[in-house]
Amino acid sequence: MKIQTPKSLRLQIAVFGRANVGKSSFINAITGQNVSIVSAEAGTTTDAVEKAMEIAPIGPVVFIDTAGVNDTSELAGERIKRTAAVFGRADVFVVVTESGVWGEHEEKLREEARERDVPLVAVVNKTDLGGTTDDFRERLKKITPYTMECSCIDNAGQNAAINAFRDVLVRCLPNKSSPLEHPIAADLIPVGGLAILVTPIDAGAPKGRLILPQVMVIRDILDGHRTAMVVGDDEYLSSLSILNKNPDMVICDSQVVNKIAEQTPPDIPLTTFSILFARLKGDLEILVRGAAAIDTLKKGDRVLIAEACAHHAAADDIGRVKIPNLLRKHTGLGDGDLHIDTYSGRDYPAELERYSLIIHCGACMLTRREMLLRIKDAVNKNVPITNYGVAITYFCGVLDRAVDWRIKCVKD
Ligand SMILES: Nc1nc2c(ncn2[C@@H]2O[C@H](COP(=O)(O)OP(=O)(O)OP(=O)(O)O)[C@@H](O)[C@H]2O)c(=O)[nH]1
Ligand SMILES: [Mg+2]
Repeated sequence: MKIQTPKSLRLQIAVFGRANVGKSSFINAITGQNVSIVSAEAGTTTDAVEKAMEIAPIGPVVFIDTAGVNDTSELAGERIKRTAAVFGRADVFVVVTESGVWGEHEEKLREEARERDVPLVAVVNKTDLGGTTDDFRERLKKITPYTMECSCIDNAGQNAAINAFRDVLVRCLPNKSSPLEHPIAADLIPVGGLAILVTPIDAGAPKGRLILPQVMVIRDILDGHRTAMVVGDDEYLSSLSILNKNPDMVICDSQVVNKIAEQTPPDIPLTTFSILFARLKGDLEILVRGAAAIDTLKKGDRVLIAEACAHHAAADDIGRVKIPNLLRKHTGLGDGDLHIDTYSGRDYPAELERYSLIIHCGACMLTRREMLLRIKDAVNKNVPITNYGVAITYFCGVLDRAVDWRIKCVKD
């Protein structure tokens, strides 16, 4: 089975602009595939359409085609909402326009990009219909240093657009902007060092393979020229005994963190896959501090459990069953004493102030930028925020130990 880069770890390139300027044509030209329907009728694209590809030398990216939002049709309100939902995800704002056109609409998009501190690429499309004036070029240059002109109507124009876009993208991305540039574990292990990965193979493990976070950690360690040794929890102790030196780090599944912590000498840094992903996807410092708020919960408090994907809830669903049960058991607050609201999907309550604590999922469906925005929002509203992996380790009483590597390892 081919394991692909998850969408949330790809560089998110969002394409905005008025209706009919050629946003979908532009994406089709760059990706070389007809992913988006193109038509002469304004308002063709009604929902965000996504297309993943690799752009050398940038790496995995995903294009998000959005609906043009300057039309007055009945659907416009809904469209505006959907397009606005893309703002928070975008690592790059591409604004497609036509020669001579840069008005209120484009300025509003520029403002959205500026607020989020993401680069803005201005694409002047349809140059076949008439050249761009020097005046307009000068005007655009003052708006953003990242501009390009193209025509997406024929093959020659499409090929030229690909090269021009690649050049502008390389220029506008700071060296470290690809989310893949954030290491997961490799930077915590010395070069040439060894990590033991403890992955219990129980009834819950998928048949015949490892789960994606485990695979990603292994790959990250290999990319960093470190060594990974993968063992089941029952083989962990014997694996330690056959080594002629201590491992530089032990990374285990949250389910077995108690057992592995007991079996690991205190001078060996120990953590969990979830905590590494909390570091990758969010602000670990804040999430760890948020977990401490579990012990301050009192009768009448409200807790928000936020899940980024709308999956079908199983009987032992983590967000609906496991975490609420652990929370009630830990705090001693029963059904009537503690109100627990669960939100899932891109749905997220605006009035966070009513909550005493937010427990977020691992955010595998969200980008780092989106998760950081949610964290920032909570911090601004003074609401402690933590996540599933960090909270579970806290409930187990080993969170201090599992984040202790921040002192013992190379600093991140
Ligand atoms: N002449 C010319 N026409 C183009 C070019 N690019 C796109 N078009 C045409 O412009 C029209 C709109 O193109 P789309 O790609 O659907 O535009 P869009 O911005 O995605 O439109 P909405 O999804 O409705 O917002 C189509 O008829 C395209 O064929 C170009 O470079 N030159
Ligand atoms: Mg379109």
